[in-house]
Amino acid sequence: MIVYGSSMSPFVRKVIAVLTVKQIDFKLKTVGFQDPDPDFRAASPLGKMPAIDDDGFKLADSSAICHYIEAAHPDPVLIPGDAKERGRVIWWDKYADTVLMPTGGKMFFNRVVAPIFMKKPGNDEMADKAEAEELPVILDYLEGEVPDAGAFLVGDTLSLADISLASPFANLSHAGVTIDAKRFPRVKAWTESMLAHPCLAGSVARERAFFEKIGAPRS
Ligand SMILES: N[C@@H](CCC(=O)N[C@@H](CS)C(=O)NCC(=O)O)C(=O)O
Repeated sequence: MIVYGSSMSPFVRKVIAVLTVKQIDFKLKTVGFQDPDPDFRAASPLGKMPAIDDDGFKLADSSAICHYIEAAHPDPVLIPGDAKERGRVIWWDKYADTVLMPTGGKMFFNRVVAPIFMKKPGNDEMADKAEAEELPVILDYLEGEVPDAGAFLVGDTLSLADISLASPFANLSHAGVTIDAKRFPRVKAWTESMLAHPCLAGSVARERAFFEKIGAPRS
C-alpha cells in the first residue's frame, strides 16, 4: 500500500498507526499540502493528505481509509463490532477531526507549518489566542473523559478512538504547547502514554528528530 502525505499531519500519523498495529506493509510517499503530484491528486480529489493507493484502489480521508483498512484487515480489531462501542469510537474519531484539530491546527500551522515548511510568517496572535481560549475548553471536557494512563477510551483494548484522539497531541507538542499537569493531570498522563504507544512512538520520534536536526525543537 502507498500512503501519500507526511506523518507531521495528525491524520497521516493516524493511518500509519493503524497500519502499524495491523502489521500491514506500506510505503510512505511524501507529499505536501495541495501537492501537484498527479498520483496523489488521483487518490485525493481535495488535495488533502492522507490518501492511499492499495494495489490500484485509491482513497482519501483518514477516517475513510481507516474504515477501509479495518474491513480489509479485521485483525486486530480497531473498530469494534459492538454497537455502543462502535458509536463511541466514531465519536472520538470525529471529535479529533472536527473539534480538536481545528483548534490545534491554529497553533501547529502558525508556529510550525507556516514558518518552518512554508517559509512565511505565521499568525502568532491567532495561535496564542487559540491556546489561551479555545484549547482549555477542549481539555476541560477531555479531563472528564479520558481513562488512566495506559488504559483505553473504549472497552479494554486499543481502538481507533485512542489513535485518533492522541495523534493531534503530537502536533500540539511540536507547536510548543505544554499540557498543564495541575489543571489537566489525566489528559497529560493519558496523552503521554498514548504517544509512547508503539503504534505512534515511531512517528513521533522521527518528527522530534527532524525538529532537533533543523534546530527548532518545540517539544
Ligand atoms: N478530515 C481529513 C482532514 C485532512 C486534512 O485536512 N489534511 C491536511 C493536513 S493535516 C491537508 O492536507 N490540508 C491541505 C488543505 O486543506 O488544503 C482527514 O481525516 O483526512
